[in-house]
Amino acid sequence: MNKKTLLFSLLFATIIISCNNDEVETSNDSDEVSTFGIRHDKDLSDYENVAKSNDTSLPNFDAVVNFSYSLDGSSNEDYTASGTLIDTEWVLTAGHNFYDANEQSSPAPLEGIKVKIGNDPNNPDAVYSVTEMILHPTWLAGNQEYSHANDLCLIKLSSPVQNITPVLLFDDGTESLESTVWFCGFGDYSEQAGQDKNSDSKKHAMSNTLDRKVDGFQTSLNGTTYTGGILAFDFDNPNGTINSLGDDHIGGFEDQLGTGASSASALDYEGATVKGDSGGPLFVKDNGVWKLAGVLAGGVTNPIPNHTDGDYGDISIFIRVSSSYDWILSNME
Ligand SMILES: [Ca+2]
Ligand SMILES: [Ca+2]
Ligand SMILES: [Ca+2]
Repeated sequence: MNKKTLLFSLLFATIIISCNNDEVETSNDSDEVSTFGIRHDKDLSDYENVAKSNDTSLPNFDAVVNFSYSLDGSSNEDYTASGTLIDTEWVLTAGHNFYDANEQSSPAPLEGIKVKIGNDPNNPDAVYSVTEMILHPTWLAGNQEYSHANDLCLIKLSSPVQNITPVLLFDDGTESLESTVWFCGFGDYSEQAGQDKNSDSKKHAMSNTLDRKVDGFQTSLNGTTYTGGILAFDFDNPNGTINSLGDDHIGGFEDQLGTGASSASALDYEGATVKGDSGGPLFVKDNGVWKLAGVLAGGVTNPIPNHTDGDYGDISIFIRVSSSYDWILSNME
């Protein structure tokens, strides 16, 4: 109902951004330009268009689903999160979407969770309810730190999803550092200029360069030891002056990501991850085939000095699918 207003706002925002660019170039101060989640010289609609492009050279973004849910079992849909169809009736997502042991005495009740298919959760192609939630056992037991690399959750749908091909899982440890990767999710941009505050954000896809892969994080429960891993990338600014995984500043948890290089180049669709993207997929190419290699868990705190969340310098942390492949497969029955 607000389409005309929204379109006008987007055009208006474009004009403002263009003006900023001019100012930046003349003042030679472009590393001071701030943004939220996406390149300041692009619109969110550019990233939404990639997600719905059906470009066969890109990952299958159709398999990325939206969670709209409550934490108390009500139908209020207070929260948004993301996940990926890895089977016609199973979605892989992050455990913290449904169970934060610091905030909840138990995981979110299934009756308050809706799974929405399509690019626009305000007008979904289909909506499914949930019949089963399998949290990683040590996450469920309350071992909820990044350093456990166990922030995973399997969700079973009320019936199989039709007409969408589930993604393949990256099942070995051969993810190529410095390769181009894609992220996709439903992160919340509704408070940004040009967006409708009363609508859920649409599916968007952003690319990046894989900067880190780490393995060997462990948790144990009842005599069973689980091994986890992490993948990570940073959000570079277009003129290459903010390279948070390639600089000397160590943000919170950054030391756990190991050492390595990081390109200072921002890709055309370079982006960060924001609230609501949690649980969404990191796609990495495996011998020419895009596979689900990571599940968004969160970010590094203070990746650069005086950082604002979502701005250039953000570092996104993903639970590594190949490290937890056995657990995922054995629970999806
Ligand atoms: Ca980057
Ligand atoms: Ca970088
Ligand atoms: Ca750094």
